[in-house]
Amino acid sequence: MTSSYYVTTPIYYVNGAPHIGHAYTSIAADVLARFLRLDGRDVFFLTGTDEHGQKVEKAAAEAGVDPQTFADRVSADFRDMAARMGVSNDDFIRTTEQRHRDACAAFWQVLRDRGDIYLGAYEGWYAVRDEAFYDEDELTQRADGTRIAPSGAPVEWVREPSYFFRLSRYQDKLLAHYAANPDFILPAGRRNEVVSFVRGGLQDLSVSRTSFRWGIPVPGDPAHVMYVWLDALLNYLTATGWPDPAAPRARYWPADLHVVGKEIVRFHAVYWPAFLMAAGVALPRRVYSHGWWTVEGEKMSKSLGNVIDPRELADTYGLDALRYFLLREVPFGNDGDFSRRALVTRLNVELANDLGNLAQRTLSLIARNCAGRLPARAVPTEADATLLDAAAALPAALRARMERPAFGEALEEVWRVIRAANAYIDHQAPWALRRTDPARMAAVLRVLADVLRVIATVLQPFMPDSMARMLDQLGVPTEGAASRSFVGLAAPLAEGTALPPPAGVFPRFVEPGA
Ligand code: ME8
Repeated sequence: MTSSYYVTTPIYYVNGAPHIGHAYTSIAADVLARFLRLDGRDVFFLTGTDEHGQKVEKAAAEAGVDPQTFADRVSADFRDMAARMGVSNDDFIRTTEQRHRDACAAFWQVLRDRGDIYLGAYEGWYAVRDEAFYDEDELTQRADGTRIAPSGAPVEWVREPSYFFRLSRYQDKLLAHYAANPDFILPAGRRNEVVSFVRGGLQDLSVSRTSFRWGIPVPGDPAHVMYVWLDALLNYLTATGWPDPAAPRARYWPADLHVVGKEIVRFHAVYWPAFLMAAGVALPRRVYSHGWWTVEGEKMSKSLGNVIDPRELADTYGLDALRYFLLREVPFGNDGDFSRRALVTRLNVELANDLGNLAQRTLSLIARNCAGRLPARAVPTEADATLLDAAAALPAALRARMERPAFGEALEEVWRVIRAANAYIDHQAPWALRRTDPARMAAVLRVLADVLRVIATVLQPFMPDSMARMLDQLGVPTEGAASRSFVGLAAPLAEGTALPPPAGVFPRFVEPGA
């Protein structure tokens, strides 16, 4: 296993404002990036914006501004969204940047030189909303005769000169790659869909357009702009400094994981590996396709007016509660429904009650009965050892879950220990031991403090701010020997460490006016 790890989000179209779906993908990738850093890996985490193509050109025209001005504005909004979601990306790429134009031109040249690009004419269906070409047999016809893509996007008939990529050459190679790398596309259900799509036969792909201007010009033939998906996918290479093998980030290629929504799997798991094979560039190790969120039972859409700005949710419920909810509510890969009520329930039950109260009870007993100083470790009883062992097993258990990644399962592992710790505190009743056996009370509180330290440490990637506060209250130093990372857990905290006064980390959410 390499120590470096490269994870990406899709680059988002700048045709409209960021919403909860974009936040979801970015938060998921962020949790993984933070987890791996905590585990000592050298992580490169990339996000950014996809700024060319007809769809953006159209949105800019509707807004009455030129595409670059429009892209600048919306891209800045996506950058702001990422920052407000606590997304710890190492770079933010924009496809209108010069570094990207250069990489695209270089890549095109390689495909040309290798004989995988030829000039022809495209005639067929195109959906601007998806920026995708569709075969006749993929479409459904409405009563009024208009045709609709499987995504629900309207299609239009396009007829124009076009360069083609010899995708048809790669059918067998792709199938061989999927077979040899069963985890290349996850989850498995999505892999099966891709495999049957590719088995169904691949036609050469139109990779340039001439009917509009907002794109990267084709080298040597500026009447054409590159197909926006070729341009967009290449962002993942651009950010590593490709084609310069001496670029500081060249070591990160191939990417370890592309996190994408299920609607763009075909681009990432068919076109993208075929382009890379054609160029003789190593393939990414995995494409993980997550499901789609609806909002309060409905598909998000501008016309329904139910598009949620994740920043508003973070302001209302707290960023960490939002991050936790999104990764806890549905298994990664499944569709889910976002509802405020479900979020509040998880916040109040799982965060405020299960975890917050456990910490609050432990820390206030230490504050009151141990003069606010961390008690010494004692020889563990069987009950102590069982709980301590369960906590100690968490880093490895999470590592196994995050490898896919399975965020919900990782959280369930942690909650198993939280529930065990709550059962332990109820059973041991340290508040009663205060009079009968103060030494045992101190030992029990120390076990709980140690268990809470592990819990807060492994939960940092999910809830960075609140877990930092919890670690502060537990007296875990911020400096020295990566004390808040997994390796830091090997060094016990010194007995007698003075703890700051306890303060609740997850206040219960009470509906305004309730
Ligand atoms: O497709 N539920 O950009 P995009 C969950 N530019 N995730 C959602 C979602 C929802 N309802 N809506 C959006 C593009 N997403 C291209 C990508 S990559 C080289 C180019 C998330 O702005 C999900 O990750 O339409 C989805 O794949 C992405 O946003 C699409 O963003």
